[in-house]
Amino acid sequence: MAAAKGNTKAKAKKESKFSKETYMFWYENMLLQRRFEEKAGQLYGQQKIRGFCHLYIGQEACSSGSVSALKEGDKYITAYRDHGHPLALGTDPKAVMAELMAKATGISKGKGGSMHMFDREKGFFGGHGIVGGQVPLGAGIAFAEKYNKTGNLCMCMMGDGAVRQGAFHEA
Ligand SMILES: Cc1ncc(C[n+]2csc(CCOP(=O)(O)OP(=O)(O)O)c2C)c(N)n1
Repeated sequence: MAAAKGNTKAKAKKESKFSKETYMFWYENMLLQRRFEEKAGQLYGQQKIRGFCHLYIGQEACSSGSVSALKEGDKYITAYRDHGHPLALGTDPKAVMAELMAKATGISKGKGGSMHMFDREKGFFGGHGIVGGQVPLGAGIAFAEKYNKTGNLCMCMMGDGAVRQGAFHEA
């Protein structure tokens, strides 16, 4: 039994395509998003976060996995469920939380709130409240990269609801 168990472990280790550092990055990155969102949900319940609060709980693997496939200079855009993405890209969690609390120290100077996080330095272009609105914007950003021959791409995240939007099909 012990030998069989040992073999399975050895096999899994041999077949792993990713380094230990990558697994640790994913784990820490996902955990940060999960803990952040748990706190945001709590603060929303206490009415310390006003207006909207769209949590990303349960989808952390999508953002963590995606960002690890990006290279320097790549861009990123998403819909309104946008707290986890800047965290995954390395934005200071304090600036994201400050944004939720409508503070001037927020990543969008406290003027955007839950749905409108932006971090140009990290190549993060929002945070968009209109379902599917980020799709043509993402296509435009990607076109600019192509036009300027940068070799960079734009990763565009969306919910399945966005696929019913004309903007998606036109983009
Ligand atoms: C153009 C437009 N129509 C309707 C809404 C209202 N609305 C907000 S969230 C949502 C559902 C979107 O579902 P999906 O894109 O799958 O994202 P999820 O919330 O499931 O992550 C709708 C219809 C909106 N924000 N924009």
